[in-house]
Formats: sequence, structure tokens, C-alpha cells
Amino acid sequence: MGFRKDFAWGVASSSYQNEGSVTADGKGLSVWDVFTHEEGKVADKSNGDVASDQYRLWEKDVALLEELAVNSYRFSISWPRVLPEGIGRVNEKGLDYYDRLVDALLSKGITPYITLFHWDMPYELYLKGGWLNRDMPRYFAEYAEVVIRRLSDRVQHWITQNEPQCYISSSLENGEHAPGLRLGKKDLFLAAHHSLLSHGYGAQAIKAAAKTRPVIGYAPASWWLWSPLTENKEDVEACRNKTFAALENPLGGTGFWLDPVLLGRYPLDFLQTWEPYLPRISQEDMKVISEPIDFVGMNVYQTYVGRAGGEGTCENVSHRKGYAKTMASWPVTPKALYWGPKFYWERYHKPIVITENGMSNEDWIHLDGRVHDPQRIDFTHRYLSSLKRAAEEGVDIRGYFHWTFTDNFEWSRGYEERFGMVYVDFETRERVIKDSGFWYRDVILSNGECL
Ligand code: GCO
Repeated sequence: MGFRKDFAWGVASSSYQNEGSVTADGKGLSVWDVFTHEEGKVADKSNGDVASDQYRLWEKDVALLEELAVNSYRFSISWPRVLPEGIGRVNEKGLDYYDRLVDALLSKGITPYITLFHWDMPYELYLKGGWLNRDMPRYFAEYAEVVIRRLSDRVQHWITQNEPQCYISSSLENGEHAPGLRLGKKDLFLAAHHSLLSHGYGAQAIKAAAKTRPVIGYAPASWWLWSPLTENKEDVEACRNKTFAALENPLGGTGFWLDPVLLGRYPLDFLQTWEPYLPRISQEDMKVISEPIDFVGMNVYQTYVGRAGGEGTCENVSHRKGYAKTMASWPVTPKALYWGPKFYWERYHKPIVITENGMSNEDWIHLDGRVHDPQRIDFTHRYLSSLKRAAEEGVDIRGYFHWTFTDNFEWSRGYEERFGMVYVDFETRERVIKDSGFWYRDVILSNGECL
């Protein structure tokens, strides 16, 4: 049975990590353009000023996508490239770039999946309070409308936001990501609520302005995923409960970010535990946040492993001595792509798109001029086999986007992590398809039958 005949096979990227040209053609600054120029924020003291240079090399990259035989490509739009101040004045040259890219993709039979927000908030809006500002949801909806009016005659697939866990928790709680703040719980929950409201208003704006029937998704990180050590029902139940509990780690959690969007309410354990720190949460807000969408995106790299402990607890048995891990020291845990989709499907009954999955690897160009990356091939084979099992058991999985297309700027890690199926020399910006890219092409051409 395997994957659906219309399965979306793709690779993913994001504007700040790939485009470069951060002031070209009237683009405004994002919080990342400013943050990466501050001392001590990026491991290798680099920034995304050039990144993978895709703003200039987009035609070469579309040709590479065709060579990879992907039928879909997930990329994000730089909000400040389209609205330099975040609201008001539209930068038509910024929109022209995405117009060209969409037309080139469609000419190759590649379906665009566009993420509207992948962390590069306009700096001017940060100065207005960013996610702490109650007007941000409206600002986001206005931005979404500008993009939809220009592209929705040709683009149907939209992802409102990518990984609120990162742009709220990593950015405003521990300060690792732009703009690098360390806020208290009350401000964090206010910012989180506004970001969820932005998603809802964005979904409404897409539906109101779209010229073709939109297919709307939302892509939180699947950080807080627990997979059972064994498949006996006690372990499964313990891990399912822990995955959606919002008690221990609300801002990194699954239930906190998805229950409001897909069930129309925050998790009860969260509301009870954190009540003193919460903003006013009206029924009107929850109605906006839970504006119906078409799929849930899952960015899945790894999972914790648990087993049933006493009194319904879930004991953490994740790390065995010498466990397999990637260059980013993330454990290799293929079962994440079985249990994650299974648990989400059982809870939300919403079609699933794997919007990110991949690994950082120590890649270089070998003496034969190729980039041999057997670890990425084995990693991806294992994860896709798990996903295929979930699909064959009835989980409605609509697509898989490998993270990432070309090596790019990895946020606070700079260029020290290579996630791409296409190697980039960051001096020359030369591209070389890695062995994993050719392997993935064969998987796509067989629609996963060869796994
Ligand atoms: C994320 C982001 C990507 C990262 C990737 C590797 O999921 O954190 O969406 O931009 O680059 O996941 O960390």
C-alpha cells in the first residue's frame, strides 16, 4: 500500500537561512539581520548576509530541485522583503522575487508550499513590541493578505508559521535566537497567545484573499515527542500522555501549541498550573486561533523514549550508552516518525505533512568530487520506513519535506551544521548534490516503494 499516489515529496528551506541579499531591492531588516551582527550570538561569528545566496542563484536552485525529482518545494517568504517596515508600504521588488520563483517552480511541475513566517520578523515590528504587542496578529494578517493577493492565483499550499517553540521559547525565554530576550512567564505566555492569534488571523486572511482554494497548515516543532520503549499498551499509553501533557514544558510542548489550534482550547493541565501567569483568554480569541486548517505540519528530528513508570508516569529511558547521534548530537530515533504521526492522528484526526526531517552531518567534497553521506542515507531510510508503516496503518500522511535542500545558515550555529542534500561551498556558493540527494530522487521516483 505505501504512500498515497499524490504524496508530496519535497525538500524545505527558509528565507533567512537561504536567501542572503538582506538589503537588496528595498528589503527591510529582520530581527535576524540585526541579531547575527551582535557579538557572541552565532557560534562561528557568521551571519546570513549571503547564506546560500539563493536570492541571486534561484534559477540554479530550481534546476537542482528538478534534478532531485521533488514534486514539491517548501520555502518561506521574508516578511521584511515584502513589507520593509512590517506594515504599510509594499516593496513590489520583494514580491517580484517570489513571483519569479513560483513561476519557475511551476514550470518544472514543482508545487510550492509557502511558509509565511519562519522567524525573520521585521525589525520595525520588534521595535513596536513584537509578539508582546496585541496588534501583531493584525499586522501578520495584513502581511499575509499582501502575499496571498500576489501569489494565490498560482499557489494553494500555505503554512502560516514555523516552530513557535523556537520564535517564542528560544527567542524570548532563553535568548538563544533573535531577538535574544529572556522574558518572564507572564510576558512569554502573552507573546505565545499573540502568536497563536496571529496564526488564526493569518488563516482567516488566507481564506478571505485566496484566488484558488487554499490548503492551509501550521508547523510547530515536535520537540516534546515521547515514543514507547516497547509496544505494550502501558508503555504506549504512558508516552502518548506525556507527549501531550503541557505541565513540565509548556512552551516547548505539543499540546500547548496544537490543542488551541486544532481543539479550540489550551490544555487543562496548563491552564490549572499556570493560571496566575496567563493573559486574558477570551472565547473570541480561541475561536480565531482554532480557525479550521487543512493539515498539521510536523518538524520531527528525534524523540524521547519512555516506558510506563509507577502511577501512570512515564520513565525516561532515552539515552543508551553510545547511542547513535548526528553531528548536532541529536539522537537517531527513527521511531519518531511512526509514533509522532500516529499519536497526532489519533488526537487531532487532521491530515499530516512532515514539514521537516533530516540531520546534520560532517559533509565535505571527497577526492572523487562527490559528497558521500551514507549516514544521511541510512538515517532518512530508517525514518521514512517508520513513516511508511504509519501510513500503511491508516495515518493520513500527505507529504514529506526533507530538511534541508541546500546546506544553509543554521541560526545560532552558523555554518557549522550541514543539513542539506545539496552541499554548498560557503566561499564560492558552488552547489554539489550529495549521494543522499541522488538516493532521495530514486525514493521519490518509486513513491517510496523501494524503502
Ligand atoms: C527548525 C527550523 C529549521 C532548522 C532545522 C535544523 O526546525 O529548527 O525550522 O530552520 O534549521 O530544524 O535545526
